[in-house]
Amino acid sequence: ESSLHLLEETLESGAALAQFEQLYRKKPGMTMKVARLDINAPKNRYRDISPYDDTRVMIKNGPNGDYINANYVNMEIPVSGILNRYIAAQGPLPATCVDFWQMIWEQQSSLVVMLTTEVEKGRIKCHQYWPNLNETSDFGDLQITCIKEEKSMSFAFREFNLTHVESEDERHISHMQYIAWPDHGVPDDPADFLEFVVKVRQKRVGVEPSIVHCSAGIGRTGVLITMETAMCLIEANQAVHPLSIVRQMRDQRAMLIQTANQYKFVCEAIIRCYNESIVKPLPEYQQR
Ligand code: PTR
Ligand code: PTR
Repeated sequence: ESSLHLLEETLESGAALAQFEQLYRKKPGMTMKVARLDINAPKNRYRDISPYDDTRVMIKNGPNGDYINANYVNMEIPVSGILNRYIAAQGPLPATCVDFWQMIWEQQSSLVVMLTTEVEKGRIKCHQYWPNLNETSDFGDLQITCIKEEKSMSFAFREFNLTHVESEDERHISHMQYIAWPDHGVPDDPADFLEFVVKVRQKRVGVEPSIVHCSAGIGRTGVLITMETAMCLIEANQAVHPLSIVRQMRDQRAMLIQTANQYKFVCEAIIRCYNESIVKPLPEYQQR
């Protein structure tokens, strides 16, 4: 609670945003060499957005080498023993869809969170890497079928079956897309955003990493991971310091949360989440 009062104060005075602006966007000493190899250049959607070498996700059995523009981002919640594992990734390009599905398969992810639309203001932001409802497409060794799709004004929820053609192994994944959120911007409605993050948390099962992507995989992806982490901290009755969350994220993928406005938005959402008791300290942690 005290940490939230502090947050309210520093937001009001402008100090919170100044601190955010001063934080490094890329952790000193981290390299991004593999991303910049000539053979990997066409696999990057943006020339200026690369994954760290140390924390990049490596594809083991793909047809196109081990490189994909994605990093592991692990967020630890003190006291609770919870470790939320994410893979923060760029939106697939036509040439990287096979790699993307192969990554989902190898990492045994069961949840993909998408925070962009395919086209924004006439510009392509992400390739539609999935088949339409009741259709099946092949991606390398995997066959993907869309078995369910529900759309609202702000969200699209889909379910896919994945079949590994050779072994005939089958898996199921959920796909949760946030539609009403342009890049470099903030969601149109903070209440919608909080509802979405609560839904994401309900869908998260097991310890395997959830895939989170937008277009570049930094701005909106960072906002979502920050919000979910803050919700877990509130539940564990731990102090919420958004700036240290951002630092922890940026130590694993550069530039997460892109603009001061996105940072302000998520700080306000954290305060709202607390004040409106959208999540509450869980009884097992309340005594601390
Ligand atoms: N070079 C691009 C730009 O600055 O526009 C990279 C970029 C694109 C950065 C989108 C962030 C973007 O937003 P998001 O990570 O939310 O997709
Ligand atoms: N319970 C204190 C608080 O509410 O602020 C304890 C605390 C202080 C917890 C600092 C963590 C802190 O670390 P950091 O600022 O690096 O997140």
